[in-house]
Amino acid sequence: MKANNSTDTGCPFCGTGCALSVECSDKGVRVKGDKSNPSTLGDLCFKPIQMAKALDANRLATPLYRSRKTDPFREISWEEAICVLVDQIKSLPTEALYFYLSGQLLTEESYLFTKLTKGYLGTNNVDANSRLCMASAVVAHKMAFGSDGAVGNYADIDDADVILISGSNPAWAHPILHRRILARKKSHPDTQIIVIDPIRTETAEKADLWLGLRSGSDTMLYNALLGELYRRGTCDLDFIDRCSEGFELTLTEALKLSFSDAIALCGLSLKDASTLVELFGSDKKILGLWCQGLNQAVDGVMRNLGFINLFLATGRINAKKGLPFSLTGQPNAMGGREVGYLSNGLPGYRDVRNPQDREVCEHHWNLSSNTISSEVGITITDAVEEILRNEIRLLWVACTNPLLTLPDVEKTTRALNHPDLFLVVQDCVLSETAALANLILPSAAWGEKEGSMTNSERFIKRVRAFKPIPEGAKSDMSIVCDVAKALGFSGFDFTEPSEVYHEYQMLTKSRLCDQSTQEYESLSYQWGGERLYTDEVFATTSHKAQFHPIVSSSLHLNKDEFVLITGRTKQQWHTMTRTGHVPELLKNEEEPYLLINESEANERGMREGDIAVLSNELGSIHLPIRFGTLAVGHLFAPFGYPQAPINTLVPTQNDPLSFQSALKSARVQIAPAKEVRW
Ligand SMILES: Nc1nc2c(c(=O)[nH]1)N[C@H]1C(S)=C(S)[C@@H](COP(=O)(O)OP(=O)(O)OC[C@H]3O[C@@H](n4cnc5c(=O)[nH]c(N)nc54)[C@H](O)[C@@H]3O)O[C@H]1N2
Ligand SMILES: Nc1nc2c(c(=O)[nH]1)N[C@H]1C(S)=C(S)[C@@H](COP(=O)(O)OP(=O)(O)OC[C@H]3O[C@@H](n4cnc5c(=O)[nH]c(N)nc54)[C@H](O)[C@@H]3O)O[C@H]1N2
Ligand code: SF4
Ligand SMILES: [Mo]
Repeated sequence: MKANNSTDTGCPFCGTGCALSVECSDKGVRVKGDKSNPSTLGDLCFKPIQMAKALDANRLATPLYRSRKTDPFREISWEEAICVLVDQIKSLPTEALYFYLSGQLLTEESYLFTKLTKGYLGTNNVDANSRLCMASAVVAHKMAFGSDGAVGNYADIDDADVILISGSNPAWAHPILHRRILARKKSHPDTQIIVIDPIRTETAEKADLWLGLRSGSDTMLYNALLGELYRRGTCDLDFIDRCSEGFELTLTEALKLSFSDAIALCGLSLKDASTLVELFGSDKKILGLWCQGLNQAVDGVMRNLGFINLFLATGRINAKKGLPFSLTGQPNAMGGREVGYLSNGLPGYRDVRNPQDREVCEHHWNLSSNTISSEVGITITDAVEEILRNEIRLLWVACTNPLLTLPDVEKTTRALNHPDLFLVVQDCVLSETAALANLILPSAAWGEKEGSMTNSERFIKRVRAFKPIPEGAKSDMSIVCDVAKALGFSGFDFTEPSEVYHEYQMLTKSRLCDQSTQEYESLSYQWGGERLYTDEVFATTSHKAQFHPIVSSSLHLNKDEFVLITGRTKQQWHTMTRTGHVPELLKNEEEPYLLINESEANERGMREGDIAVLSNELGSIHLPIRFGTLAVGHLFAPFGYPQAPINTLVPTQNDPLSFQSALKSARVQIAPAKEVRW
């Protein structure tokens, strides 16, 4: 804490990762931007400012336990809670244990979970909510560049000629980046902002051009653009030859359809698509931003790669001509990926399948050889199936609320309620998932714990406490260490997060995400420098970037069928467990809603405010109607509202390479509700 009673920390919400300065006084907690931070330059949005009013709302204050899900909870001491959990872990074979983590945990916390599970317990059955969020981007980065890690830099916004945003609504989801984009436009009105999204979002409204493509046709669009760039002789053949592999096969696939046919299948105009071809064919600096519209799809990896191909094909992987820059969703999903919290990862962007990687970690953790399993763990949606098959018997959930955020709520509910599953939930409030638990471990929350986080542009900063942990709760770090020690493991004698970071940071030495020489106390560091791969040496074995052929797809809707896109609201955070207690953040977002084109609603006899019923083979959901502008045949509804859990209608369909679920393309029917259920 600084002398003037202000604490420098980081925002707990989106992956923009704004650096904040928090002042505590008799008047309460006041959140401001930290102007000294080079990444976010002192800017911040209303979410952390408003959240400061509700930090203590609805907090859990003691561990709760019940041996059977049908019993009421009983308050227990921490000693008993840890004993119960340790007994459960010891009583089960390792294959029956599963751990589900979060991109909202701090780096030190995710590292400790990784060390405990993959190292000491010898299981890779660990996954994080990044599986629902960034997994496709992770796989695509590895395939194209040889390693995970976003390529770009926020400062690339400040001198871009074109900012091309696909499948991302930063006006709502990354507001400070959006503000920076609009500032660039204001100071240089020639800057072109172009948005590719089936919905005319606030980002699209504030852009120069909106391409309202049909859901699922991204691969078709990117292939069409690549083919046309080649036909017009505007690919950078010199760069392709010097720095990449795989272009020919990729091009063959791209040239399969005529430009005009492909663009028509995407539901776009030839004029708008030609504008993109001309821009990519010019020398302009193009910054490509994307997020869940590309990641959360059955072909999520291919969408990512198709987008990246356009930048590689035109030599855009540098400060001058621009680059592709994947936006990260959660505040520390980048940190979680760096410590290897997904089911195949190990710290320092290592992989459980690689013998040297396992050996380095075993050595660092003082474990004997072959302790770490070489088998990739199962991912979270498969874990749900394994619970239903009675194969997984203990699930420890930390800092995520899967009941509302995994696909197929009915299936998830059945799994979490399974009588043979011992469900442990580590949360600061009684989430919908915690309500189904056997054991609830009350955690500290933002403002009460210390550690570090990495934001979307690879910038690491410290997160500091500015208020005490409420009595009865414990920091996530202490919980993991206490359980590990009670299991008899020796490597968890940490008292301070700095000790954990010091241990972890040595595992990044000589890796792409090297942060091994950084001082913890003043941690403020962008690993990899401003941009990755500007020396044109990629992290692949051949050191060349890789093109990957993309199979084009487009959308076929059956009669009376709509595509239901799901996503965020502007003011709320996911399942609203914390932001839902702030009246200012609930304003206009008190209720979930269904966004539909006015004409398509009218055709079905519905007006704004009417209740519509959405249904498919999985169930039905009632929602009040709002009018918007979307590609024909598309609907939008926000996820996270417990009173209308939209994932009830979202089937478990995963990308075959990333196992990320297609959360943006459920097929539904819509009708006016017979009875008003609102
Ligand atoms: N206010 C707020 N901000 C947040 C969050 C929050 O909960 N609330 N969550 C954070 C997290 S974890 C994440 S991951 C990010 C997500 O940030 P975003 O990805 O920007 O947000 P989403 O609403 O999930 O979806 C983005 C857009 O993808 C579009 N889309 C859907 N299908 C397609 C398609 O087939 N092709 C294309 N090109 N686009 C498509 C949708 O119409 C939508 O506008 O937001 C972060 N920021
Ligand atoms: N239909 C649909 N579903 C989606 C998405 C979508 O676009 N559409 N997006 C997906 C994406 S991108 C994401 S990231 C996920 C997000 O999904 P979740 O992670 O499941 O949602 P959150 O509400 O962020 O859950 C975080 C939980 O952690 C708790 N918590 C907060 N701080 C702390 C802390 O310091 N310690 C501990 N232990 N707990 C804490 C909160 O109270 C809350 O219960 O949803 C996914 N699901
Ligand atoms: S833009 Fe994101 S990181 Fe920045 S203050 Fe807003 S929610 Fe926090
Ligand atoms: Mo996310």
